[in-house]
Amino acid sequence: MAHLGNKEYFTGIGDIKFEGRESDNPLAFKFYNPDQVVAGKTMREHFKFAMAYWHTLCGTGGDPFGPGTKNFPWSVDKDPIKAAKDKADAAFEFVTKMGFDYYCFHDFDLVDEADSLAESEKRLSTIVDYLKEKQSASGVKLLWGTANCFSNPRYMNGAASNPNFDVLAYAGAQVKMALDATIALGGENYVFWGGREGYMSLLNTDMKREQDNIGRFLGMARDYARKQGFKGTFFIEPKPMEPTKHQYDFDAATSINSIREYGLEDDFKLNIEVNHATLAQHTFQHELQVAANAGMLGSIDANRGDYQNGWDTDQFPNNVLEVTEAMLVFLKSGGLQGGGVNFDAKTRRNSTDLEDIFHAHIGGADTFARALLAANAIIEESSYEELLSQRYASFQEGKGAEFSSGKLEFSDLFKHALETGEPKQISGKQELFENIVGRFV
Ligand code: XLS
Ligand code: NI
Ligand code: NI
Repeated sequence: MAHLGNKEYFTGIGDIKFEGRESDNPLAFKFYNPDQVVAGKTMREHFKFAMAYWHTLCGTGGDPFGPGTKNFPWSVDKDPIKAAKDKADAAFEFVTKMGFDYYCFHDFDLVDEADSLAESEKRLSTIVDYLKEKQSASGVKLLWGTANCFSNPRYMNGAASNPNFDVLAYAGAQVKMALDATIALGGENYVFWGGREGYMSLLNTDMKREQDNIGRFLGMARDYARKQGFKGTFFIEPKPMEPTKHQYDFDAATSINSIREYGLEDDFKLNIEVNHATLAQHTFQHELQVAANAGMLGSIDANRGDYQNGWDTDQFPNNVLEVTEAMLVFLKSGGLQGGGVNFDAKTRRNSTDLEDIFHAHIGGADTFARALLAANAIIEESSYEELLSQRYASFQEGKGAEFSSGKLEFSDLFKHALETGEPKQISGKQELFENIVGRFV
């Protein structure tokens, strides 16, 4: 495939192809076969894999104990516009070589923020024009855009939750520009991750006012975007903490409650991130199921945490068992509503070769593909579904069915219990369920 841009950044690496599990070519997919049909859709359609601009092109590996370690050849030019274009060239070369169809960004991943709002807007619109050309030349699309309202020191006390209205308004200006950019690029969705929307101490916090302000802010942003013709879905991305001690969009259940409380349920769904689920003491599959139950399973940020130290390490997914359980929820709930699978993950600080970025994404895509195949086989070839429905068989007939359809009064439960006496003990069969999954992983 022809690669756009003047310079090739990932030299020596060609298009990544599916070669099957017998291949020992490290730069090939072993399980992700984009055109393979599983449960009525191709893998490409199921996943809509996306590259995250921030980790892949901006994150050089700095941590609290030391600076970045990665020298990205697209981040050398002193002129911010030239540097942004180089970065865009590298982004599109990477996505195209991976054979992915999507990317995601924060506003100031695309180009460095300027000293004034007006100048930042100018920079953004210049780079958006450039990205438009790159999109139409390559066919790569924007899965979602978002605004970074958490890095700049002005947001140290929050953005839409800030106690100072001037900061809230500045965040509004930034979100407006990010929405404009997303719409101009035909973005399919728009994400709100409330990085600093929470508190460090409840002592100096009026929680009710902060949450009401966020609710109003989100409704205003939605109304603005709709007026500009945006047809996509808005996603809230839950996370319990980090950087704040407590983030308001703690987990899926909490976020769904806010969405409903502030009347946003017709336009908002959830973007579930693996590592955020585990930080909230949930499993990934739990968060997907909670979202699906509410009809709000919109999108996925794929990564994994460190299960020993609990940090939000944003590693690439490689836990096939975990993702298989997630893919069971995914397939049974009909997939993602509007979104896709964005690799919100970064290579380790000491993975300093450009090639490592390919290994990381190949491994992530293969993990999801393998898990999808396993989950589909569990559903289609095993007794799993039957065992599960048997557990609830008592609601299919007799009094149980009457209860389910709302035909019983509370006193009928008393009558039923008197007649049937002590219920018989029925095993939950957890180990059998686990073994069925194990057979296909
Ligand atoms: C941080 C979040 C962030 C969002 C986008 O933990 O995952 O990267 O996905 O702002
Ligand atoms: Ni995250
Ligand atoms: Ni994320």
